[in-house]
Amino acid sequence: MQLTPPPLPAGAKCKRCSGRGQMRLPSHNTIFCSDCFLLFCRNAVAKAMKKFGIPRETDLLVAVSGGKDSLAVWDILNELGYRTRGVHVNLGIDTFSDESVRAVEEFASSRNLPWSSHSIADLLGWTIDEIRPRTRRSICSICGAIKRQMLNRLAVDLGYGTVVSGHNLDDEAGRLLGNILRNRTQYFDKQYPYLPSPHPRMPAKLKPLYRLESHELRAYCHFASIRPHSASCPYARGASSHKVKEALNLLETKMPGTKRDFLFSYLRNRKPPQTDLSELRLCEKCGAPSWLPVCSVCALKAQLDAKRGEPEPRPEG
Ligand code: Q46
Ligand code: ZN
Repeated sequence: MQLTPPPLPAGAKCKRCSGRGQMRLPSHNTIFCSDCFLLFCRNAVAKAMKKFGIPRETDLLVAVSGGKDSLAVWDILNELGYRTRGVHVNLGIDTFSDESVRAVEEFASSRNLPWSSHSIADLLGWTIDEIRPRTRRSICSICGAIKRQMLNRLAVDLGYGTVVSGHNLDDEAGRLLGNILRNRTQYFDKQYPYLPSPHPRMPAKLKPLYRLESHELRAYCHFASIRPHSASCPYARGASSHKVKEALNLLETKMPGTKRDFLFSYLRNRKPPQTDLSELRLCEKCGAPSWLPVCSVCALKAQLDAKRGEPEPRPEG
């Protein structure tokens, strides 16, 4: 269930400038014109950056998928005067990956922003489409581990100490509820939207959109003339994280502000966790930080390489 704000009443005015109302925000009980709405979104990000103490001079590597959230965060940080560079991880998922690259390329050239695309096939020798039929593990957890490792490595290679992602309030509230439902207390610390670097080969992770809802970011892209890709990953269907978000959206329609209150009350009085993993060993094969002699991505690669040449398994069902 996607949240769509109720229609605007006829003649609605912006509560900030009294111009023509164009965007209703039930969780804030307010209405904005397009300019004041763009300002509202930029202020939400500026507030997050101030809270985490990220100065304007910080060089930021923005992980961009070409979806609405990553393009919006890149645009807002650029508007706020941060020096940014986009980095795209090409997962090799049929038309979804082609669409993603197209959207990143179009946005970056419209703002004249530097970026580069890096294929997981270059790192692993395999794409997500090729891995999926060859594993019994959840493809999303494999994909997540590969993306994390690739972004860590790109940040180190390109000389960036902070990686920004486009996770929004819905993502963070959904993740928190999912962890609470399964009593995964070991992940609670990682829930904070700013994680300082715990290891020289692991950059800080920053989620400046944690104050903005998914539907607000969709509207931001519309009013800022950003064209994100409209495709969704074919493997996203049925993921439990989506069901948890749907449940939260149902509550949000009955009680506007629920998601915000839930996440913010959890974060209140919390501080970024100070984790020191500098003693972690390095993977013997690729040099990535790892608890085991060979990291999980290199172990996966070895398993896949051992089966290279075998015919592709037939899809189940
Ligand atoms: S993890 Fe899973 Fe996403 Fe990777 S396989 Fe697609 S849905 S892209 S955020
Ligand atoms: Zn490795």
